[in-house]
Amino acid sequence: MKLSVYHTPELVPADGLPDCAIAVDVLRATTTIATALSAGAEAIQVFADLNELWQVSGAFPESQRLRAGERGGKKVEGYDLGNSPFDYTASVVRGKRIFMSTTNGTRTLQRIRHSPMVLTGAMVNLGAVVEFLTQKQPRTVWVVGSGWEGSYALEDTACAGAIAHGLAAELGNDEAVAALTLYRHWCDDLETLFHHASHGQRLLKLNGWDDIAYCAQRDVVSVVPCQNMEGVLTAIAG
Ligand code: 3SL
Repeated sequence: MKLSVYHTPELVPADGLPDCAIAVDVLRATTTIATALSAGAEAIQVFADLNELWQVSGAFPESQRLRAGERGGKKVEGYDLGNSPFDYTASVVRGKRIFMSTTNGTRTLQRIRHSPMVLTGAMVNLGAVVEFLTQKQPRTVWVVGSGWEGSYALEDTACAGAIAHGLAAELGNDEAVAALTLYRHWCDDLETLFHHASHGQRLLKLNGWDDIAYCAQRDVVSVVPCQNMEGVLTAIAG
């Protein structure tokens, strides 16, 4: 297995696809996606564009859907849910399809959607993702961080490094070496690392202390979100 890391969706090579592409947006989209599926959501359908989300979800039965919209860290007005993992409890999401658009994470998923296998990864489901890859043994894996509007995000690189740390994989680019080194340096205090990160700072200003603490935990969720049709993620139980 050869694992390469890309810090943002914009840095993903224009040609060629890996056997498996993993979207990472630790703060907070991919943490929330894993949490929602673990809480019993039927599926998460992702959109880069809010208008498209509204249109497509409008054709879905109202009693079976929730609309989740986040921009700039805040819930979009008129939507049922924002992007805090604490919003996605079993009593709210069980059996529901969640139509989701976030600032960066859902854009990453859109960028990698044509890969034959598309997963999402976060710290909360790290062990499940590593176990899944160990079983499936894709020859090439891209871990794609979401960053923030095209720029680098520390927490996504740390998660990419955590995935590399758990696998006996060849490192495919310098970014993968850097990610592994970052994770190994901070693995005992991820929450502090996330507080240093620029998006961590942004969330702290929005009172996101508890969200960051949750997102910094490893292995509290055992599902692997996996794309089963374009843009639609369902849970593979770990
Ligand atoms: O950028 C994203 O996709 C979000 O995860 C950002 S936030 O954590 O909801 O602010």
